[in-house]
Amino acid sequence: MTLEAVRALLPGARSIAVLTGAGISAESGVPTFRGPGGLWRDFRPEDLATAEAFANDPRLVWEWYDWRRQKIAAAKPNLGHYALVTLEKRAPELTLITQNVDGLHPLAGSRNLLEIHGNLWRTRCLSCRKVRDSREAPLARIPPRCPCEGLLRPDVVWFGEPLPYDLLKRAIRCVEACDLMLVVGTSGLVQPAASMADAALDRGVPVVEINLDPTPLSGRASYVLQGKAGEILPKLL
Ligand code: BJW
Ligand code: ZN
Repeated sequence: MTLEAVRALLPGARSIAVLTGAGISAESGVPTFRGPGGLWRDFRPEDLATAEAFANDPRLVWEWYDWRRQKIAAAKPNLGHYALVTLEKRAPELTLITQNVDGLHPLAGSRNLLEIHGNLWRTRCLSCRKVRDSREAPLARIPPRCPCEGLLRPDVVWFGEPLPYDLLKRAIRCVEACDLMLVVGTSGLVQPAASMADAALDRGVPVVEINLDPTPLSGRASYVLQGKAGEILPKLL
């Protein structure tokens, strides 16, 4: 059985890279981007998660973030998030690369974590560039403003924007050095995260995909565990 085969890989792994996407937070009640329930007021993420959309209508984009921040504020990490914390404690080395901006991995207790798309609990001022923690949900004022009166944006990475250089470099270094990779709950449609598994596969390193549905990675992955991350990840431990 595939689950047994994957379970047998874990004790021998020295360096594990884990890439997560929105699917790992779905069981916490956080909507994914694509698929059922993934749309907000009929907008696609590609129409809202851009600097252009924000420049055109900061209020609309902030209303989307305010809605998501309220949902996430009420959400708790699930068994999938906690299984990755346990795995990090057991493995000699584990790096968790997440595309998620919801902050549920750090809340669960993951330590060696790279939030490559940012975090929606931080804001960044378009005028003075200051980055601040911001837990207010719902926001009293949309769009929110900096004390300097500059417009604030969520401190996340939108389409067409580069990922934080240092985080991306560390993520690539980690997938180039790992001897086991898990890819959990991501549709694998957004670059550069979508190509990260190839850096491991090209070296002959086993890549395990855990997802409810098939993705473009499924045909290339060494093992595919189809189902909910919150059910499968705890079974691996
Ligand atoms: C479950 C489950 C359960 C459900 N259990 N599973 C090369 C080729 C083509 C295009 C590009 C390219 N390189 C770059 C691009 C452009 C673009 C891109 O990739 N576009 C594609 C759409 C084609 N990429 C970029 O623009 C990136 N920037 C970049 O490359 O910069 C280069 C540059 C260099 C120098 C100067 C300038 C530029 C940036 C991408 C940023 C993505 N941002 C977002 C928003 C972040 C902020 C926010 O959250 O608001 O990130 S978009 C959105 O998609 C978000 C996510 O992190 C990301 C990925 O989504 P994810 O996590 O995969 O979610 P879903 O919903 O798609 O999938 C959920 C999955 O879970 C599904 O598979 C379900 O089956 C599964 N699931 N329940 C397990 N219980
Ligand atoms: Zn400012």
